[in-house]
Amino acid sequence: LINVIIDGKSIAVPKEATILSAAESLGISIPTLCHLQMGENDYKNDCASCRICVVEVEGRRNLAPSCATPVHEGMVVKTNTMNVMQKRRTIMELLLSDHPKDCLSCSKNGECELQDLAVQLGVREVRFEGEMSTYRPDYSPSIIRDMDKCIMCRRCETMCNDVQTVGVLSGVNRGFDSVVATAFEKNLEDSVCTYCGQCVAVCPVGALHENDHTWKLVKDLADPKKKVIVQVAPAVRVALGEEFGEEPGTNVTGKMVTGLRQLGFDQVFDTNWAADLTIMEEASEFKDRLERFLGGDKDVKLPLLTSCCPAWVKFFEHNYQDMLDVPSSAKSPQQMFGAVAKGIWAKEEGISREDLIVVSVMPCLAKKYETSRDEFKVDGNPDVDYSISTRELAKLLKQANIDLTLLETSEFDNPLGESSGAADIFGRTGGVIEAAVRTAYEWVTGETLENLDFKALRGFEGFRSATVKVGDLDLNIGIAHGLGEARTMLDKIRAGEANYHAIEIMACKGGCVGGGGQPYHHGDFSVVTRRAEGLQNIDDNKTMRKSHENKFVQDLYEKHLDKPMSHKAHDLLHTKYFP
Ligand code: HC1
Ligand code: SF4
Repeated sequence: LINVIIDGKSIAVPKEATILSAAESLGISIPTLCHLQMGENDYKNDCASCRICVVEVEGRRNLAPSCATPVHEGMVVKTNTMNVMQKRRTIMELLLSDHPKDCLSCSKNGECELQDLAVQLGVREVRFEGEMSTYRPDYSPSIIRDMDKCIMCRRCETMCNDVQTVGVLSGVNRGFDSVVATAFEKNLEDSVCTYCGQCVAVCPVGALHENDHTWKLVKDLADPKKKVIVQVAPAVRVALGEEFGEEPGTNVTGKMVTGLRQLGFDQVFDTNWAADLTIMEEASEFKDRLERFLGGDKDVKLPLLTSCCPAWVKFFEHNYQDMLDVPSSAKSPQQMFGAVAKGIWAKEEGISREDLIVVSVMPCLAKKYETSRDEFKVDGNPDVDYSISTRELAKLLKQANIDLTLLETSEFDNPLGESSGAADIFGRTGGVIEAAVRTAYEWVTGETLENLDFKALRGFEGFRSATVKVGDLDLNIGIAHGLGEARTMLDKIRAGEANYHAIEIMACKGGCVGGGGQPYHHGDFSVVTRRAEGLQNIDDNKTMRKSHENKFVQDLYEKHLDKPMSHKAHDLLHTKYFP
């Protein structure tokens, strides 16, 4: 251990510690901007580019950036002298001198770390005037890049390269011209970006933000000719409350349903209903592949890979074009919902496809892109018209003067609103495969599953595996979350080194609860794990916990689709992947 003194307090810290981490151990908070760390090894941005965290070190002429300066024996540090505070303010002024001042209309207004820090440092004027960086804004279906606002903290670059291993964003040029860019300054839409939105989740300013559809939604809700219905993803209900002061993981389902009705939606439905439907298709596809495999069919593709995460789908379409027949062909719950709502429900209700607007509320930004894919359209009309994020819904409720916490609870509409606990856990890592196993178990063995809690499949390790006994079979199940972990797994499958029957992959750490459209967690991953626990509580407290017991899903097969994997089900509920 190394002994240091910070602001007159002594502490012994490990030799790898920095001044910043040593100060944190003492409860001394040094302001930072570029620095961000999640978990021990999950994510660490330590490029020390912003210099806001400078401190005085005895015996050293210049101030030291505390995030990048290792401690040494006997070090004496001062974090709050007049000199330090003045220098931090000057650094902030320099940052602001090349930053647009349109805070009032910025997407990050009120949630911007630069804004908060300017307040904290007491900046009242910017003494330096000069040239400003100007870049062409880049609009994609999910994400907008507004690089005039980039402060070169490089958090997005670290996320995209080190965690997601997608490698779309990278710092280019030097000095005043330096910026985070795509290769050859291409638009995101022309790159291999997966729209996972994790770069947005860590951007401290408004340089990266979602393609916001709230105003489009307000217009549709106000149009008397349009019937507007909504579906809400599992992970939204345990995170939306955070925007209204609730703890992460608080289940606000009933209040959210009331809030959506007050906003003017004609029907409030649940993506969870479609998650149960997804399990019907995915579990049958799995059973089918497994039986063929056990029967000696050498061509059958195993492991089956889950396919409900659109960022993951885009990732394998770009990077694993030789393996496009491995993932399940089942559409995601969002898209199954849209296909059933427009293809079956609207007809029964006598609503024309053109007059029906299907909106989704998702924890994810890639879901926006998913709605725009051509294969999810009929004659150019999309099955899901557009998707808004959890953050966008919170903004809309606030704009409409609706305080979520004060609302009474109410229930989803039926028939597309009922769901099992298996559907709730879709929103956390490991949940989709656990839901599938609950159903596959009963279908393969013909027995009732008594203990539904496959605890071996739970947890937060980036890649984990477990063997699950299904009758006489030992099923090897893998779970990966985060695209870097997915890449490692896929490389093993490609090399024939992985012996799995099924694998769940989600692009974001923690699964959808950690999606790029959720309330900002500011690097605190416990926010994500608490949301996951919230979903588990919902599942634990439901009486119906298996997807195939959902009566409204059973009705759909009886009246319209015959059985899972039938021709009709295939036409409506399955998709193809494209290189
Ligand atoms: Fe998800 Fe899914 S779980 S992908 O994470 O399969 O976004 O919550 O809606 O479609 O159900 C997201 C969440 C979500 C789909 C479902
Ligand atoms: Fe990279 Fe994901 Fe951001 Fe695209 S959305 S640039 S893949 S981190």
